[in-house]
Amino acid sequence: MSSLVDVDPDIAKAISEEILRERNNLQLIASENHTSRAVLEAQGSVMTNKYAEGYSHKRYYGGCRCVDVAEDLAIERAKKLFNCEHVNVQPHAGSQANMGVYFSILKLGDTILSMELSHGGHLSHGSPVSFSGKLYNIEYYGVSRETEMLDYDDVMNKAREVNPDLIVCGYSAYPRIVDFKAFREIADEVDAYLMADIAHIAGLIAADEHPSSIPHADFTTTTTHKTLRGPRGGMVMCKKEYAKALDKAVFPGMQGGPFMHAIAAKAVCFKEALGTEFREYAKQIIRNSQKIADVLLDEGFRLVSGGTDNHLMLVDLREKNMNGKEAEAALQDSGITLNKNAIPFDEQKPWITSGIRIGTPSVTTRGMKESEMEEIGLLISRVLKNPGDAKIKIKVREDVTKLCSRFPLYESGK
Ligand code: DSN
Repeated sequence: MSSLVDVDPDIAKAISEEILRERNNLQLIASENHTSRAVLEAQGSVMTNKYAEGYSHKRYYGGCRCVDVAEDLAIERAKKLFNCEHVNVQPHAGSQANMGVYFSILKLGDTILSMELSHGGHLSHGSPVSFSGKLYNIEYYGVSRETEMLDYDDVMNKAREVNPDLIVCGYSAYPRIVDFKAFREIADEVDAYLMADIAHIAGLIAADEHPSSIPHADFTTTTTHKTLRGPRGGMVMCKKEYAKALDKAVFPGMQGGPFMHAIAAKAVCFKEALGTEFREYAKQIIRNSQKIADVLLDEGFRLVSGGTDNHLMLVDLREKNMNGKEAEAALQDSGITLNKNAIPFDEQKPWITSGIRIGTPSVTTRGMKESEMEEIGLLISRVLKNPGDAKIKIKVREDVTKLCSRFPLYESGK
């Protein structure tokens, strides 16, 4: 970063410190990952300079020959990776991907049936503080109080009651398999569109480690930076019949110039995800997640729904007389980064919460496996059982530093 150091030493310093932070801490935020250097190079490339409003080979600007190559490759690879009929790789992020779908098929005020935020849904699925809750009439389903999992009969009953125009499935904090086929049946029963937001599990679906939404949903939205391990960004996949409406909704409907550097980096990410290494990576994410879950259960913690089938789990801290905010802070002091998270039927405010969310995509990228997950589970348990003990936090911090140093990040090679 020699130019950056010269021009803006303050930003250069912040970036260098961020590299050290990622390198020396255990990163367990379920929605984050560490991209490859190849993705970083594409994302930090001169394609950031280019205006390319429109779509490949039909742009409103000259000079798009090279960025067209990037967008064509991103589209071709995304189609192959997810086996979808049409894809739009231009949405800047996940909320924009979801907005693109809403704008292509809904009228303002139409009804969306989606999962409650505190049960694992997302802000852009209808929260009153998001555009989605302001522009549409939102009805919610949730998980069952007994199993803390989706009850598809309940969702069907709710759908019959509220007669939605669109049903949204796919979540930010749901540790179990989603039955997209069951959602299709529900959507057909009430004559609604079905949108699956697979942002969290896209990498697992790409590697066949979670059933795909593509055969069942009219639209599938995703981000590219979570389990998929690409650049920060979004995209929408859909059936051919909706291609025109979707493309019009994304541009010029809601975005101007696409971020061509990000699209180039998405293409790199898809190429990486099509490789055999990525399939093994996705398998290991789940093995790692299940290992931490087993350790925490053995250590006496309660997990929402009793465990996990995917890359994340939710720990219910109510029996430990601790809230999510306190747990997040105690773990951060010890070098373990994760986030407080509402759990189903949470009585705490969203800023406090009764739980934490733990995810394994990033530590798996570093090459950690089950034996390291055992260490991590025990370190988490030690901190959470002694949140006020400064000595324990110092000791855990030392153990985290040692563990991280065995799995170098952004030091050499890829
Ligand atoms: N904010 C992301 C997450 O952490 O799950 C979802 O967009």
